[in-house]
Amino acid sequence: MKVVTGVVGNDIHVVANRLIDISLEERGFEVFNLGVNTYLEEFMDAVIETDADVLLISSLNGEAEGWCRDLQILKSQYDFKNVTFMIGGNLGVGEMDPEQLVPKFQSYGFDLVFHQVDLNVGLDSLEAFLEAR
Ligand code: B12
Repeated sequence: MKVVTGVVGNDIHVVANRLIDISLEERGFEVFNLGVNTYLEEFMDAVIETDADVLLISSLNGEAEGWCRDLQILKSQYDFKNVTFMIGGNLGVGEMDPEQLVPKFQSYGFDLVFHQVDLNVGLDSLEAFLEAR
C-alpha cells in the first residue's frame, strides 16, 4: 500500500518525520515522504499523483488546526473515498484535551487522529483500520 506523508504547514520538526518514513517502510508500505513545510494542497496533489491509499500528516508545533481546516473543501473536489486520512503529533498548543481535539480534526475530515500518541500505537491502529476497511 502507498502512503504519502510529511509535516504540515510551516512546521520544521523533522525527526518524527524520518521515524515515520522508516517505520512505515519497515511495515511494508511504499512511502512518498514530502518532508517538512508541506502545505495541504501539496499533500492532496501527491495523493492524486501517486494514487496513494493513505495520507499520514504529522504536526508538532501546534499549528495543525489552522493548516488543516480546509481539508473537507479539498476532499470534496476529487474522489478520495478510498483514501484514509490520518494525522498525529502535537495537535494543539500547550496542554490540550484530546477529547476536544480529536472530534475537531475528525470534523475536518480525518479518519484517524492521534494527539500525543506513540507512533507505533498509531501505526498499529492504521493497520487495523485498513484491514477492517
Ligand atoms: C528539536 C525541537 C525543535 C527544533 C527542530 C529541529 C528540526 N529540524 O527537527 C527547533 C529548535 C528548530 C524547534 C523549533 C520550534 N519549536 Co520545537 N521542539 C523540539 C523538541 C525539543 C524535540 C522534537 C523532536 O524532534 N522530538 C523527537 C521526536 C522523535 O519526537 P516527536 O517529535 O515528539 O514525535 C513523536 C510523537 O509526537 C509521535 N508523532 C509525531 N508525528 C506523528 C504522527 C502520527 C500519525 C502519530 C500516530 C504519531 C506521531 O511519534 C513520534 C515518535 O514517537 C520538542 C520538545 C520535546 N521534547 O518533544 C520541541 C517542540 C515540539 N517545539 C515546540 C515549539 C513551540 C517550537 C517553535 C514554535 C519555537 C519557537 N517559538 O520558535 C519552533 C517551531 C518552528 C516551526 N516553524 O515549526 C513545542 C510545540 C508546542 C506545542 N505543540 O504546543 C515543543 C513541544 C516544545 C515545547 N514543550 O514547547 N524545535
